Amino acid sequence: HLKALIFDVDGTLADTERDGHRVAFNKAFAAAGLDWEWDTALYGQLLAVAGGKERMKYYLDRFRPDWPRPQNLDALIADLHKAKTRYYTELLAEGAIPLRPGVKRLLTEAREAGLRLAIATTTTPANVTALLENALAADGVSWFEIIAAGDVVPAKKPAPDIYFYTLERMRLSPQECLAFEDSANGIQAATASRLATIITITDYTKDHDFRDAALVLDCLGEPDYPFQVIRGEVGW
Ligand code: XBP
Ligand code: MG
Repeated sequence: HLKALIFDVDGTLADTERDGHRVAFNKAFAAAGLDWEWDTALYGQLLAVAGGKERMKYYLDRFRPDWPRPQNLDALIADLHKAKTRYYTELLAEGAIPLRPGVKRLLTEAREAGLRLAIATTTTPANVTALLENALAADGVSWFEIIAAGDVVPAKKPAPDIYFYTLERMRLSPQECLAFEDSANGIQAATASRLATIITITDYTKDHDFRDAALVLDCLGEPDYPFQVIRGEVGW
């Protein structure tokens, strides 16, 4: 019996990565006087690692082995990440990123049907608030019973920890919930916590392995903008 829907944020509620997070990272790098610049193709590779701080470390390890590390690399990364969060939330406040098709409709219908709503994401809590308030509704945060985000669990997706945390807080079993994700890291996290998952692909994730998904769609669709089924059957 379905009682709750649990949503990923980046890529799922909104297409935030290329024109949001990536741009904010680059602004933070430039403001710090660093010669780091992430173009859209490189960013696609960097998305292999979830979490902004983790992603910057991965970039250095993988693409900048010769870049001279400062004594306290973790402090630099933390400062850059704070600046990046500021730039990102500013972009959202300008209305730079809308919700994906069908997201607001589904959330509205789910609330009307009495389903409980939650968020399980790797991104920073301030980013979720900024997206919900600017792209969903002024009171968008209150639509969700739980917003599980960022460093609340140490192991980020593809680890299932953020989903375990959410289920525990809601006192629900995975069989009572449905997850919405857009990426390989996301479906691995959801599947490892035994959640059935609906995938809506993005340009960055369309070639990921979604064999564990209950359903793969191009988007959630609107009455005048129908979704396409990529794999599975609606009504599974
Ligand atoms: C989202 C992410 C996040 C954002 C950056 O993954 O990977 O890292 O790109 O967010 P998912 P922060 O959609 O699987 O949750 O910089 O705030 O970490
Ligand atoms: Mg995602």
